[in-house]
Amino acid sequence: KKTESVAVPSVTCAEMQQGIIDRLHKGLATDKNKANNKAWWNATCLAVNELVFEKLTKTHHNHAGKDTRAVNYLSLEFLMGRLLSNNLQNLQVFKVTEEALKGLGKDLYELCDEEPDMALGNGGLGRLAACFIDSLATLGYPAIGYGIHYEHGLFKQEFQDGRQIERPDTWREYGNPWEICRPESIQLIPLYGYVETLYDPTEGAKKIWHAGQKLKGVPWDIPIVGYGAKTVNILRLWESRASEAFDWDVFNAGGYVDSQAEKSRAETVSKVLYPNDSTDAGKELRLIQQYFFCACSVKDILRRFKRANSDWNELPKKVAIQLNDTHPTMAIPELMRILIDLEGLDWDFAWDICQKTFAYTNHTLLPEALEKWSVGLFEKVLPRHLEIIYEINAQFLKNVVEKKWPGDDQKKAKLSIIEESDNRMVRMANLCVITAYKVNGVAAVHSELVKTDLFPEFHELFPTKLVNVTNGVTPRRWLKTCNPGLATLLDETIGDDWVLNLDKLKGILPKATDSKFQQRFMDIKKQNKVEMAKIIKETTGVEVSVDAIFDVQIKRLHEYKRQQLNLIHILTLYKRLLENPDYDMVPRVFLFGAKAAPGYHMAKEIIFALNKIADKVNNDTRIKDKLKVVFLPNYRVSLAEKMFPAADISEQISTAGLEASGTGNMKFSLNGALTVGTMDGANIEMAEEIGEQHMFIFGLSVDEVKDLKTKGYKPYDYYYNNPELKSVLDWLDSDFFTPGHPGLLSDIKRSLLEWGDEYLCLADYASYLEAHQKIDALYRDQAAWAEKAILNAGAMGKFNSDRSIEDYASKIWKLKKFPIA
Ligand code: 26V
Repeated sequence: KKTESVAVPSVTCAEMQQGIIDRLHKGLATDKNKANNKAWWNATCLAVNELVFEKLTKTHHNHAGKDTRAVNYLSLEFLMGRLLSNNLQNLQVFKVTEEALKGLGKDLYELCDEEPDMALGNGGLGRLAACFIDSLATLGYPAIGYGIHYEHGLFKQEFQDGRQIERPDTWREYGNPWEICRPESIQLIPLYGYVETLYDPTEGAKKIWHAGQKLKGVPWDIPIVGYGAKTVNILRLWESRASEAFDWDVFNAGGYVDSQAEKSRAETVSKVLYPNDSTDAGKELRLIQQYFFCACSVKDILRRFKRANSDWNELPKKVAIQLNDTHPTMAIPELMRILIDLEGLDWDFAWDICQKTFAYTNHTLLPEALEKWSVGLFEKVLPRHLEIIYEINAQFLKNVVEKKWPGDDQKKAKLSIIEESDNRMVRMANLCVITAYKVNGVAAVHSELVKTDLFPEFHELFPTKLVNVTNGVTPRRWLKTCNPGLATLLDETIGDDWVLNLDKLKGILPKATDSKFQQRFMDIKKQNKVEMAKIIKETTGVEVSVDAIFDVQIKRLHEYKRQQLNLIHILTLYKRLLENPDYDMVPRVFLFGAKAAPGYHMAKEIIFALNKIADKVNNDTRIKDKLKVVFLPNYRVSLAEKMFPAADISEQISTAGLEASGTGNMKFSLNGALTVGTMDGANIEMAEEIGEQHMFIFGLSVDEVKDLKTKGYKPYDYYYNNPELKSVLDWLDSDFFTPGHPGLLSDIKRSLLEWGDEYLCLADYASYLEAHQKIDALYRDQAAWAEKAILNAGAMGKFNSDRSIEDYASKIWKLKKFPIA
């Protein structure tokens, strides 16, 4: 049954040793006696680069030489995490490098831990982009990821007295071995200024944008190594600088100091990743950041196109542009502007090209996350783009909406790109849906809700435009690299090609009841828990037993994700234990990892409350270690890689209808955790694949949530009708968790009662408790538990990001593979 390994290491152990030693000497001017671990890590990266660059050049020549159609994935976020272990795996030289370093007295895993995460993203959306570029390269698709070279990625999280403190992330303070600066591809980006209209008797009005300022965009390329290393694509990240022209004027006028101020203003644009993943209303710098990024990327795309083409009709045939949410929407008016004002195309031709080039992915239904920009701000920063948007809008309302619904002004008001209010706003999602040839949601239920609730009128106007592409995750990072124990068991059981064809995981399903296989599966889980327990001890000082159920919720902190529901469940158990020290429960360790947007009050209160509860619970000897609560600080990709493999329970408990997909849910299941979850996002499709009976599904469905909201949801009813719930919520008003300071946790109670419990925690509380009772019961039967865990992992084939990318390629991009021999 076992298929032969596809892995053919392209280097020997001795060569790898020589490569690393060479880089220590010739690259870093040190040697093996002086070098610290950071230097060893750096030298190893540089040695790996020598393998990568060759393939990079080869891929580039092949794609450029054939002028092949490519996808350009535009995203303000790429949450890459660490690259060394991943690149070694994808190059299939992990083992040989491990051996090589061992011979030099170094431990590869320790060196990997030296690498700072590339945290250029907030959460799901940014990590999805990172999985997608891995899959694109692995499958051999011509693709470029475009993003921003932030100086500071997502903030580093620390806790002070249980409260979140944000510190700047300095991922490339001492350089980054993976990136290549490409000064030959610099772009100049105009901003501000005014628009002049010239009248030409034959050609009519011609618009000239006189910019008030110009930024320089400097590209940094990160090679993206596909598994098997046949294709190496690039992620191109733009950094903003002051343009020389501007600097020198001020400098020559004797204003050296002023020119430094100008420099620092320009550098601000790519200085920091915006850390909110729901609202950032109207920040001028954010708009400039988005435009800077789009303008650099569009110009770069057109530069490559023009190298091989002179007919603009070819553009949509050679170029697909995918907009990752509305953040890169400015690429649309920017392409229109270039085609019309600079290339001299007429409006209809340019518009036709745009409509055939752009596709848009929607990642959220939350109204507060739908981007809008005030017309006034737009006019100041991008006056020409506003004119273009007005014209797109006017034509859409006249040619499309008026034709379909003659005289219906309400429809026009709803579909217009411009929201008419006291402060007129540009609605970016409307611009995307009007322009894009395809719009997709990220899981089946989400895509249906996009049609029925978010854009029903657009769906009537364009019945084939809205489609679904269910998210996925890369099994290279999220199984092979992060869980070597389980990966080896799979290799031995079903052969090692599951890495490229995750459907092969089905091969373990017949083993689910095989007690020897169960034992090995559970031993691996146990070992991963041992390693997690060490990390917990080191970072928080808390000791946890690996015989307890590791119950894990890791994701951004958001009320709709309902960490507060998990919190009230923990309080319920704690109370039961205090009231009855013999209360019979399998010991549990509740693990959390989450960053809150710095300005999101309730999210920060929930972090604080969990930390305070943890303090109390972990030091309460009365409960005999049956309960532990640990909030690990600074949740990030590299920590996630250690937590997924160690989890028994995966918490996916969003209010139904609000989590577009989720991708952590897939990573847990792939690593053999069981899900307690609502029928939301991709959980629904996971239940289809796994079988609902092998998950702990609870709570209201999307329709039940809607019904309850329409008939009027009354959280107090649940409070007064459930004494246990009441006592738990009342507990939050005491000073039990914050001695001497009653009321510090009261906002949580208020949000669930007085403020209306928008996310229906109390409505789902009873059913959530029941689900956890079932978890407790099942865990007592280790064989039954192991069986379910195996059935979960074995059913994850669909949730491979390779499958997502094949869906995009066939349904949206019409993209062909271009395998490199
Ligand atoms: C919104 C904003 C608003 C302005 C400030 C910066 C910013 C950054 C990100 C966002 C969008 C957040 C949307 C998001 O991350 N959605 C998540 O996408 C995942 C991948 O499709 C999906 O699995 C999650 O369910 C969904 O919440």
